[in-house]
Amino acid sequence: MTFSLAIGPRVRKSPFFDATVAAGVTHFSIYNHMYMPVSYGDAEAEYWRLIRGVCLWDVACERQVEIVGPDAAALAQYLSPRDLSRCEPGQGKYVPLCDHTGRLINDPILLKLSQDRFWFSIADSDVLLWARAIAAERGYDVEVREPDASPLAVQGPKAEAVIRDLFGDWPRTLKYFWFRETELDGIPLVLARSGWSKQGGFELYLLDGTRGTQLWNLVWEAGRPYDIGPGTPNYIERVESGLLSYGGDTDADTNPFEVNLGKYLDLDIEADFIGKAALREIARSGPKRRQVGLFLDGARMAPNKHPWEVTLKGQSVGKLTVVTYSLKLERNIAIALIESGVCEPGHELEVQTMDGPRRAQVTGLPFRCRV
Ligand code: THG
Repeated sequence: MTFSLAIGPRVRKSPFFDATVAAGVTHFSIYNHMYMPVSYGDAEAEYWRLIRGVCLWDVACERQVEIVGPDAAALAQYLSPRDLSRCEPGQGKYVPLCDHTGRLINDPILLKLSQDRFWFSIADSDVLLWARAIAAERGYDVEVREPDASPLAVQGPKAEAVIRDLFGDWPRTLKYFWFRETELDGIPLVLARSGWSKQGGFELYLLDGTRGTQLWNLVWEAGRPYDIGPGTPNYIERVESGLLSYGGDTDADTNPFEVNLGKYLDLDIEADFIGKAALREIARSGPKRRQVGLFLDGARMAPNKHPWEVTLKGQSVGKLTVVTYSLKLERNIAIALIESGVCEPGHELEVQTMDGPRRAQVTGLPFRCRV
């Protein structure tokens, strides 16, 4: 296979695009109509830098959908099956978004900037269109728009030291997903404790898209003593940690209970929200499929390019969505969406890989990988 993606104006560039090219990015994906760096060419080095050091990720493609105006809180709640009534300004929350049938349509982090201004920091689907249409149809007095806000993630156990050297001691007191508006050398930012890894870290939301290279370089210089390097949302670590990839681990019919997000729903609140009746019904009857971990026997496996069928005695029972060789567990691990009847740990299944069938055992998520 020899092809490459064309770079053109229809797909948008991140404010950090030039900096990532200078840092040696080798592969992009497309995410929220933007180029998203996914590799600098050495997956193992990038993994260990995340586990043991600190790395810098261009995640500007996690776009913000801003809701502002007198009805902003009401609309944010109507869009969210999670209780927002006690959410404070400066607080973030992980909020699965569902449609009226309970299907998962995104899994953003909600940031409450003030009583009448919210950001949904979204995964890869068009929440702007959804939120704008709901607002108009229901007559909410709000504006829904995409602000000039582009996250740059600093991830890994040494991220805290880099952020301390740049901002002082206060970021250390931020609780998970909480944030504060600040600046760095006059560059306006939101600084949050967050990021799509379980290795700890922060995200700097750049609020002036003309200053991406300047911000990247400032963090890079501060990170030098800690051997900072470039990275991307990490394929291996996220499978080990069981972090959901919306669109990667989900299909058009996935509901939040199937992918272990039920704990983020508050179905008994008084406020109405989209999908309330459908989600209550799924909660009552139980999801038909479950997301689980799998251990796969045999030689080290390369990442899959498409979902693979999971079978039991020749019958399909679901699909494997992502597989990787775990550098901590030193065996092949995968995430799969399978029928609830075979989801208990210990079940023996088969996976139909590109190179033929492999034996697999069901296990829980996240994988246990302390080192
Ligand atoms: N950064 C920003 N926005 C984003 C993402 C990001 N929006 C979309 C996508 N990524 C959101 N996905 C997740 C999923 C899980 C977590 C973070 C982003 C996460 N979960 C913790 C866990 O599972 O342990 C804690 C969740 C909790 O209990 O509240 O961190 O990367 N800006």
